Amino acid sequence: MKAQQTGLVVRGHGRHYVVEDDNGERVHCLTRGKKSDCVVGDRVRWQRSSDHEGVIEKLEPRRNLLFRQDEWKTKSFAANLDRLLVLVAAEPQFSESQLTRALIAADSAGITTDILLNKTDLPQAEAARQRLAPYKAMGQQVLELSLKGKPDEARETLMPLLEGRSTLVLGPSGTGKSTLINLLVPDARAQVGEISQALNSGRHTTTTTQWYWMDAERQTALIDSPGFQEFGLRQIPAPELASHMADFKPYLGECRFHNCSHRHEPGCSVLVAVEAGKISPSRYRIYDELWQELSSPPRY
Ligand SMILES: Nc1nc2c(ncn2[C@@H]2O[C@H](COP(=O)(O)OP(=O)(O)O)[C@@H](O)[C@H]2O)c(=O)[nH]1
Ligand SMILES: [Mg+2]
Ligand SMILES: [Zn+2]
Repeated sequence: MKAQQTGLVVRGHGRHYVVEDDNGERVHCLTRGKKSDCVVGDRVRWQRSSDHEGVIEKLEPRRNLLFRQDEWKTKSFAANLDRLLVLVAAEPQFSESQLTRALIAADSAGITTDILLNKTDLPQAEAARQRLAPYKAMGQQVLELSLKGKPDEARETLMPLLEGRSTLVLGPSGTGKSTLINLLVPDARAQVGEISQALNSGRHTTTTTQWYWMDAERQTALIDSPGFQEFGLRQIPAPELASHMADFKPYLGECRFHNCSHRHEPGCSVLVAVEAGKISPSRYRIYDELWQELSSPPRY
């Protein structure tokens, strides 16, 4: 009988996982039965079943889980995160709705987000900066850099933020995620190869979440996740939405009705704040759209 060990899930797909043991060795593991509820970042207890394979016996309790929930599917990004880094760029133009959704999902999971505006070397940077102004104004950290134009400066900006933490990188394709990983994880390719080898799949796939160690001591991690089309927030009841939006928070509890939806009620302090320009029209529009989405029954 082989002893149980602790491990970290560094990749998952269906019932197949790659678990890293405490020495950094990566082993292909299966879950028992049909269960496959582990995600990248999970701590597990597992046991060797052969020289090359193991079985996950138990999932340790999670500190947090970042996920999105569409009408039919729940999709996990990763567990036990210290930080979320949302990457946007001067070009292609980012969706403010997607950005807001990521911020809300992270807030409801208790994870702090930093926004990274990349490609500040491009002339479109000014417009992007203006679209991010409401986020800065609500106290959200927004960093600006040019990963390609000024890589050394970018590294200096990012390192204090990342050091000793596990950070998930999210962002639409074309914003510079791969550039970021390659800048900060010099042996990224080798790490991908090692994980593919453990799975015996040979090929690198960008359709799964990938865990990267930035240092030999395995203290600082970047987690790269595949792109997505929709960012559903069905896990959040519509009446809770505003409490996850930093620019709405100061006005909550001041409305005439305690169950105010902040959409049409008289004596609504949020609507007063919108009128006064204290909440940006775009943020309010996104709130309104989300409210409708979350309070409508699923489409059949
Ligand atoms: N102008 C400019 N281009 C950049 C910068 N960072 C990345 N890019 C380019 O943007 C494109 C997409 O980058 P990539 O890292 O593949 O984005 P990903 O799809 O998010 O992984 C590539 O052609 C990069 O060379 C930057 O700071 N400035
Ligand atoms: Mg990429
Ligand atoms: Zn209200």
